[in-house]
Amino acid sequence: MSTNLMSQALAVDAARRARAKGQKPVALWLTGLSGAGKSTIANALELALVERGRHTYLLDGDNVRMGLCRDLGFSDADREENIRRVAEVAHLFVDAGLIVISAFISPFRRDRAIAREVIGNGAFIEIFVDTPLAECERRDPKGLYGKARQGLIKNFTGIDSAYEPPVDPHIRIDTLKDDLPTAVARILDYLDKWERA
Ligand code: PPS
Repeated sequence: MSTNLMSQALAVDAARRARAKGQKPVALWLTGLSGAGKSTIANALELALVERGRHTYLLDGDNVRMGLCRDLGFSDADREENIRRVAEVAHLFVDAGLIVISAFISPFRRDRAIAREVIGNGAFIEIFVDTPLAECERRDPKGLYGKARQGLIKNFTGIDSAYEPPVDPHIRIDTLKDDLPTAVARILDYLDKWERA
């Protein structure tokens, strides 16, 4: 960080923005292997929230990597920087009063813990999209596991790059048991209770 910077006091704070929006801002942080179903769940969840009149924003791995993070690859250091930037953006959107849904592999516990700190512990809900590697590989919706197994993609999560599952996520979605409507309903249910708490 540069020196000679001074945090500026703002006339409207986060609480006032949230009141103006009439909702409790939060980051719903989806983590899981490639092909686990993060984007599918995130999209259906955002649709359900928008239908309830909520102001949302969805940050999705592939999309963010085509813009804000286009300079980053898949080394451990680049994934760390990817998640750091996403956490900062999610923090800004939460500060703006939005319900943010993020769908990133975010494979490392330390980076997810940093994201929680940046966003604020009280506004961070970790959702583990728990699909076993064998099932992700069987689905292989983008053909990436096939390429990784052939050695055409290096540092592929679950193959030659680590995924550290959350130890104590707020919500765990077992996609072998929970279908899409059930997964969305479980998250909405959790959110309802969280909003009332
Ligand atoms: S990370 O680990 O959180 O920084 O990754 P993320 O930003 O979520 O990007 C994951 C998507 O990038 C594609 N892709 C790869 N994933 C994992 N490992 C490697 N090496 C890789 N190369 C490309 C892939 O489409 C991921 O999308 P999802 O939706 O997770 O399948």
